[in-house]
Order: sequence, then structure tokens, then C-alpha cells
Amino acid sequence: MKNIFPIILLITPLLLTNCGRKPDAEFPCPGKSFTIGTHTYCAYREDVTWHEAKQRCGDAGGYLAVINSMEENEAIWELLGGTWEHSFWTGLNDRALEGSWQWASGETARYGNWRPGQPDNYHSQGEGEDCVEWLSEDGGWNDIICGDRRTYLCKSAHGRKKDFRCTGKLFSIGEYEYCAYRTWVDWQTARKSCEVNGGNLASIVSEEENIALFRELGSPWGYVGNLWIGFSDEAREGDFRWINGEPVRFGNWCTGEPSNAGKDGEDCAHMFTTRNCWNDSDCNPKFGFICERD
Ligand SMILES: [Ca+2]
Ligand SMILES: [Ca+2]
Ligand SMILES: [Ca+2]
Ligand SMILES: [Ca+2]
Repeated sequence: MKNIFPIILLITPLLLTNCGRKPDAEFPCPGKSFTIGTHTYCAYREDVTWHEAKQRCGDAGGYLAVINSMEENEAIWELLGGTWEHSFWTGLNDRALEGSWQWASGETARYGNWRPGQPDNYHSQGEGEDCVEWLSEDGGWNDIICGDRRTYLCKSAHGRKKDFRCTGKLFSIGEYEYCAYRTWVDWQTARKSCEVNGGNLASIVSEEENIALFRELGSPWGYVGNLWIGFSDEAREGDFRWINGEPVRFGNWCTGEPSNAGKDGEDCAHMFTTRNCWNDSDCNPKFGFICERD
């Protein structure tokens, strides 16, 4: 199991979306409620142990907070940083296996914003530290003993409005949902098809996601061909962007790609199912495609 690497804390102003949306009736919040993207959050001011926090989030119809990206961590910091209690519980823990960080929901951690020197599993009584607090001073994370008492942050996907319809191969990786199609269409048609079904052409933003996707869609699926993904440089040559707005932090181009070959160039990316890398193609050929839930 891999450990997650410490990432230097970098606070930048961030535009919050849907911030003023009304709290979800299915996810009542007696504390401080807010939404980021498609998720609703509730910060509780009571101090409880990690296990109590996990239980209470579940009882409230959510789960102990999962923080999957720097953007999400910063958005939470914009709302709770400095002003909140000293710190709150997140769902991150290494209770099952020392040094192997998982969210309480069972997902493997793909992002971490550890404070310098953390996680250190250090406790003066020698019992180790297996649960993670989020510090309002700087949004950094620290492992502490699970029996300590902290306020807590619950999260729920109830704020999600759109259904995600799938007539292809439906699967999920962590909390992300995908639908892969063997129907052959050009890139624009694939994009529209994903949109009308409550998603977007998939973005692949980390090595873990790339590996997990290839594991799902490589040879075991039985589809031998190309799959469109939501990566394009149509807007500006050479500047490939994810069409759902995710930042570009990861790439998996095949050797010699992107090549922008041919008279008209190549502006749309696809993955291969026979080898784990991507190519830029002109946008007109008909391939299968992968949608990802918004
Ligand atoms: Ca530990
Ligand atoms: Ca620690
Ligand atoms: Ca191009
Ligand atoms: Ca190419």
C-alpha cells in the first residue's frame, strides 16, 4: 500500500461555487453548513472521539469528511480556516494498517495536506496515532490518537442535483463514478452524450485514477479500441485542458505524443485499452468513450 506524500501547504484565493445554496433537507445541519461543488458539508462544534464522529456523520445521513484535492482543502479553509475551533476530525485514518491511509468510507487516500513532519504516529504513551485532524490555523493535517476529542466535519453527496444515467459499463473508483461506452462516436458526440446523461467526458487527474481506470477498461473488459477522454487543446494549440475544469496535474501521453500530426492537427485525447497511455487524435474518428459523473 502506498503512503500519501506530504504536500506543502499553499493557500490561494479560490472561487467557491454554489456557496449560497440552501442546505439539503435530507442532510440537516445543526452546525455550520456549506456546499462545495456537488457536496454538502456540516461542521459540528461538539468535541467527540473519532469513532463517535464517524457514527454521528453516518446517523446524519453523511460520512466523516473526505478531502480529495488541494482545491477542496482550500475551499474548506476559506470557510473554516482561522475562525473555526482549533481543529476537526476528518475521516482519514490508518487504523487497519500502520502507514496505509484510508478514508473512513474505505477509499484509499489520493491526496494529503500533511503538516511538516506529519504523519509521525507519535504519542508519548507509545500507542501510535491513527486518526487525522484538520487544523484551522493553516488547513494542514496531523495524525493524533483516535480517542482524543475534536469537533468534526461531515460530508454528503445529497446536494448533487443531476442523475447519472448509464447504459454502458458503470463502475466507481473511490467516490467517483464512471460509465464507459463501446459505442463508436466522434469526440463532440461523446462529449454531448456524457453531458445529457449527467456527466462529462472523464478527466484523469492522478496516477492512481489512471491505473484504476486502466484496470477496469483494459483487456478484462473485452473492448479493444480507443476511448475518448475529456482532454482537449481545441481552445489553444498545445495547451491541453480537462473540459470539466479540473487542473492539469497529471499526464500519461504515449511516447512521441501529443504530436498534433496531420494537416489539421490533433486536438482531442483518447486512451488506448491495449496499452496504458494516451494519444492526441483529430476529433472526428469514431471511438468508444468514458463519462464521469459531475
Ligand atoms: Ca498511525
Ligand atoms: Ca502526529
Ligand atoms: Ca493539438
Ligand atoms: Ca497524436
